[in-house]
Amino acid sequence: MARPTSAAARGLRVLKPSADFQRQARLSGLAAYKRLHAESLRAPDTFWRRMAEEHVVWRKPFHEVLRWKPPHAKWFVGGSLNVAENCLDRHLGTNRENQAAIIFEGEPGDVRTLTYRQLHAEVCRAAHVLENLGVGKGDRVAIYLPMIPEAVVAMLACARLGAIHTVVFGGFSPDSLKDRINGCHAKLLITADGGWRRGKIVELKSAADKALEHTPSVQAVLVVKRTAQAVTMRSGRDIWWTEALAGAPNSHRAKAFGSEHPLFILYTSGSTGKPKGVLHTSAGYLLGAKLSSRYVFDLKDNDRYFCSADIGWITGHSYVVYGLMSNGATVFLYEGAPNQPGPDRFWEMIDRHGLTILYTAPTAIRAFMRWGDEHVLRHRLDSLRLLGSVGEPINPEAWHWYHRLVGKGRCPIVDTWWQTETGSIMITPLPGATPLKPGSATLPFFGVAPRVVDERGREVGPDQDGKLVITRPWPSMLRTLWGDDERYRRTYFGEYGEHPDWYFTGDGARRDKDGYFWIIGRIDDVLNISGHRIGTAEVESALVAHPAVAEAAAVGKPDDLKGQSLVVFVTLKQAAVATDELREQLRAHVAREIGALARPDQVRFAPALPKTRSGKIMRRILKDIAAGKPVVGDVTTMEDVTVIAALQDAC
Ligand code: 7RM
Repeated sequence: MARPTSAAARGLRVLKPSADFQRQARLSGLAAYKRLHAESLRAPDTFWRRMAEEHVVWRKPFHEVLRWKPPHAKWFVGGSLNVAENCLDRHLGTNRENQAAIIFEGEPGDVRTLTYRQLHAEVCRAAHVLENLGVGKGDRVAIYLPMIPEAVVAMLACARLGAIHTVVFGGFSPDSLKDRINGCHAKLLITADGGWRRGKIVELKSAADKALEHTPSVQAVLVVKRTAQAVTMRSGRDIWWTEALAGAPNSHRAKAFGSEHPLFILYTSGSTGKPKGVLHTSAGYLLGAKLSSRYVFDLKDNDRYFCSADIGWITGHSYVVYGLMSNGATVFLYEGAPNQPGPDRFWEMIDRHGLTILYTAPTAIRAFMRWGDEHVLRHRLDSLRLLGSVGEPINPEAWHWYHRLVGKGRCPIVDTWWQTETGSIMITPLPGATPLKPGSATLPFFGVAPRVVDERGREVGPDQDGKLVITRPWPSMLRTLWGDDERYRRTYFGEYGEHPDWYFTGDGARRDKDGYFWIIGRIDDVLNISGHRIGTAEVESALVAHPAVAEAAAVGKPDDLKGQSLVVFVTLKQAAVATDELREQLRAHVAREIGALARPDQVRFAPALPKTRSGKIMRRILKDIAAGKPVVGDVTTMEDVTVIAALQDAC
């Protein structure tokens, strides 16, 4: 039986789109959404043909919409295009030409604007430089840069040449960089001397130099000067970006590439083993990113859009670069930390630049809550019209805070569910159309056919927990894992023998009576306590609803009696004090909110939780710690490895 949790109960308040928002929305009214979604599933060929013709600039038209030999899909067969041309050249000669493509602000406060014309010129110059270094179609290029305009330029220059980029987040260690370069045998590395983070320099070049001792495929290194401290330049290998670009022409004739030509590889951590190189290709990916950006963010010409995700994450690829720029949007790019120089940096920038859309992650929202309301309240935030969330289930507590404090009750929140593998947003509200339920990612995007099923693939009833699968291919789906098609098959299409065409997401979910999806989290994170299935997210959501708690992570510890016992790790708000009394209060609080079966066996106060670079809690590490085992497995994606020792000491 389904247990209606208090989190779900709190979420039952439905927020209809306001008349003001609806009046100006690209898609207003649930009926309009339902009509389009139904068509996209009833006649996918017609639907996708129309979308692809309308939204993609083709060099050569495609003759077949989809060729599907599970688990391999080919979209828009026979067509050719240039993805960079789709993001840049198409805007030249239109009134977008002199509109800002990028408004950049560095952490120290330096501001730089590039119009579409200027960005085009930079990308053309970079494309020439890459070509002169011998980079061409199908070659791999690693990009290891801070969040600066050159990161966008580098990606689009690769796309222009048909080279495959692999962006490695600037916070990764030399070892992680090395593994990713070697994973795809990159020929060129594009990096910088450093980047700014919390007032300090992140030494990218010296980290890269360490990695480069063990990367025989790399022939040349382009180095952007950002922080200007002394770095070692190895002659014959290292070249300053600015010097190289200075002599290059600012126009470039772009070649066309087939629809299925690889666009990028993005490494993402599996729960065990080495990171997976998710491969995305050109036309389908571009269409997915473009269409979803337009409808989910309700993009308009005068929007100034801010996505706080780093470019080294899929969100940066799809919703900073490809989706936004193919739409000709103005993107605000920020280099640094959200609390530098103070905890109100985002709010201050939103006011100063008149930003209209903010897309961020629940982990960031919970940090803002922890830092205190006063930092938000000091700013007007009246330019904002739409808010977005991605990366984790957003707990209703954080949802309401975001809605009230940041959105002033005026801005819809799009809670967008998707994955590195899906390439673009899959389950999401459309802000002028979808009534919102806090904590639910709501309904599927066009062409997306999700289902919640049990172990045997049978659809479960309303409000029942199950596994989330996608039962049809969609244009922006991953095509394989680089160099390991077998792992691709096994991981994503091997779950249900009878349905070799179902994509397995690895997430648990339930669907309510209105068809709304509630994502519970990774299936590996579901606990089984005395035979009761409890989602870690439910327990965590209950904990963070307590006034003393900033963040929480729940894990199971092997238990002879119960199967698993429940251990929770908790970080406290600044004003709260860790006492045994509070520990008891929290146990009672969870029992009250969810039920006695979810009363934590152990509450451990921690200075910080282990997270990935993109802010997701790494529960498998906490599982090892709870069980008193040494931490094993891949920690290369971890934000701060010193957290492990601190947790092992904490009690
Ligand atoms: C975009 C991104 C994917 C995993 C996914 C989920 C979780 C992401 C939401 C979410 C609940 C959301 N790519 N996830 N968005 N869970 N609600 N709106 O995050 O590859 O890094 O992660 O993230 O578990 O499977 S990702």
